[in-house]
Order: sequence, then C-alpha cells, then structure tokens
Amino acid sequence: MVHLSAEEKAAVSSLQGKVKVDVVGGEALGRLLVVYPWTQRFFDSFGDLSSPDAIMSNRKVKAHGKKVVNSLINGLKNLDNLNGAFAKLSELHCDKLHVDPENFKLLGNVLVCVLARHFGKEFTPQVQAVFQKVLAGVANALAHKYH
Ligand code: HEG
Repeated sequence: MVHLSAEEKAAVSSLQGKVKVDVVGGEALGRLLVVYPWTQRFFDSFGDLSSPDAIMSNRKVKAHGKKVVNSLINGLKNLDNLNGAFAKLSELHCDKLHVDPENFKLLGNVLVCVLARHFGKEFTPQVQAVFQKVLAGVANALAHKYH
C-alpha cells in the first residue's frame, strides 16, 4: 500500500494528465532495453534490438512502450487501490509472460528519468519523491499475484 497525503495525490493527478504516453512510453521502454539489456529476452519478436539507436527507433518498442505506460498512468487513477487496479496485469505477467517482477522496479526508475527529462524544472524534487513512491507501489501491485 502507498500512503499519500492530499497534497501528494494532487501532485500525481496534476502531472498524470500531461504525460505524453506515446513519447514517454517509447522512450522509457527503449531505455530499459538499452540500460538493462537482459530485459530484451522478453521481446525477441520485436526485430532489430542490436544497438541503442536500433532500439530507440524500433517501432514495436515505441508501440509497446506506449501501451505499457498508458496502462500504468491509467492505473494511477486508483491510488487507493493499486493492487486491485493491477491485479489482472499481475496475473498475466506472472502466469503467461513470466516476467521477473524485479523488472517492474527497473522500469519505474527508468520512467522517473524520462519524466524528469520531459518535464524539466516542473519535475521538482518533491514531485520526484511522490512519483518514486507511487511507481514503487505500482511495481508491488504488479508483483502481488505472483506465486
Ligand atoms: Mg508488460 C504486455 C503493462 C512492465 C513485458 N504489459 C503488457 C500489456 C500491458 C502491460 C497493458 C498488454 C497486455 C495485454 O495484451 O492484455 N507492463 C505493463 C505495466 C508495466 C509493465 C503497467 C509496469 C511496470 N512488462 C513490463 C516489464 C516487462 C514487460 C518491465 C519486461 C521487462 N508486457 C511484457 C511483455 C508483454 C507485456 C513481454 C507481452 C508483449 C506482447 O507480446 O504483446
């Protein structure tokens, strides 16, 4: 469970609507694949992942990144029940996709870097702290149904 003050919740919702999920999503997934190359094993149907440039311009990476970050940002509408919001996706990633839940934390941290790049000085240390906390909560929620 993530505990947030009213002020922290307001910080999340004010940025939430401004995240350009297509740009930010592709960049976040692309950077995950570059920075932590072992995460590429889940995406062997995505074609050319042979260099950072190939990864960052790969259309399947962009499309999947958009899908992932869109669902993540949508889930933040349920800050009081992240486990419920991500229960179905947790089952899918565990039972069907066999994604090690450690990767959810890695993606969350890469996403923070990308958000900082996109929002610039609007992404204050306070806002970063809230996002780190919330994205850790999302990673926990996605790991919740693992067995
Ligand atoms: Mg996952 C599919 C969300 C992290 C690997 N992921 C999906 C889908 C969603 C999603 C919405 C589509 C589900 C569907 O088709 O019904 N993923 C999601 C979130 C997060 C996340 C919100 C947040 C941290 N995913 C994640 C990570 C990896 C991963 C870190 C691997 C490193 N996801 C993965 C794979 C698929 C999905 C391999 C299936 C891709 C495909 O073949 O279409």
